[in-house]
Amino acid sequence: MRIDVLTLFPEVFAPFLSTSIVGRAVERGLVCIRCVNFRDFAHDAHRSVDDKPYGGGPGMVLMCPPIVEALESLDADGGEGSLRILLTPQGERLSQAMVGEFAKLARIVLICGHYEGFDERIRTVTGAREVSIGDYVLSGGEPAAMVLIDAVVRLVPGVLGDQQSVVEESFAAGTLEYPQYTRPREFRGLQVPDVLLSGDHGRIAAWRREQSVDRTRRRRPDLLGEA
Ligand code: 4GM
Repeated sequence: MRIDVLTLFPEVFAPFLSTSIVGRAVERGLVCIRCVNFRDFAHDAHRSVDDKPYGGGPGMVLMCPPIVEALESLDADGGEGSLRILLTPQGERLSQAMVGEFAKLARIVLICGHYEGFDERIRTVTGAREVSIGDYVLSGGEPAAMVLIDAVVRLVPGVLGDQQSVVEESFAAGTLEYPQYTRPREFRGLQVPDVLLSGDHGRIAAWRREQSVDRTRRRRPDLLGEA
């Protein structure tokens, strides 16, 4: 899978792209992630990417030409037909189901906005799908792009081992993960539940299912409603 990221701050992606699961996926060639600084597509000597809003008002607005021309340069580089995703608080809320759809695609482009917003014509011209990671405002789309990349990359075939995919299925099935324990058996007076030490795989599976459903009912009843 190939992911291109349009951003004014490519340097903030560097440690993220070389660490942990995403870093290993990149290293193993399972995903190729490139950052494009759309300031490189600015037209003036100051390399401007934003300007004052027509009609007045506070702040600056990202202008069309740098972002649109950066996208066109990707098209020319074999990216034609890529799904374009604009990270914005006005977008459709990112879900595990959506992440699963994105992970099936050969190539996606993520567009990170900044400042007070962007010229409305960027929406029209790019045809981008607008996605939000939640109901809060960030100073830039970069953290949202990293959230999306992380969630997508772990679903790319070969990135995770078998045991991790169980966690995925659990959420996709509409329930939260059951409680887990590891050594030591007792920690500050707190014991590991006996059933997990019983060696009875049937009872353990039943206990986990029950914990999973219980926990979902208490914390996220909305998920059970959907399932
Ligand atoms: C306005 C337009 C995404 C602001 C485009 C981006 C929150 C989210 C920005 C933009 C963002 C979110 C930058 N804030 N909730 N700020 O996913 O990219």
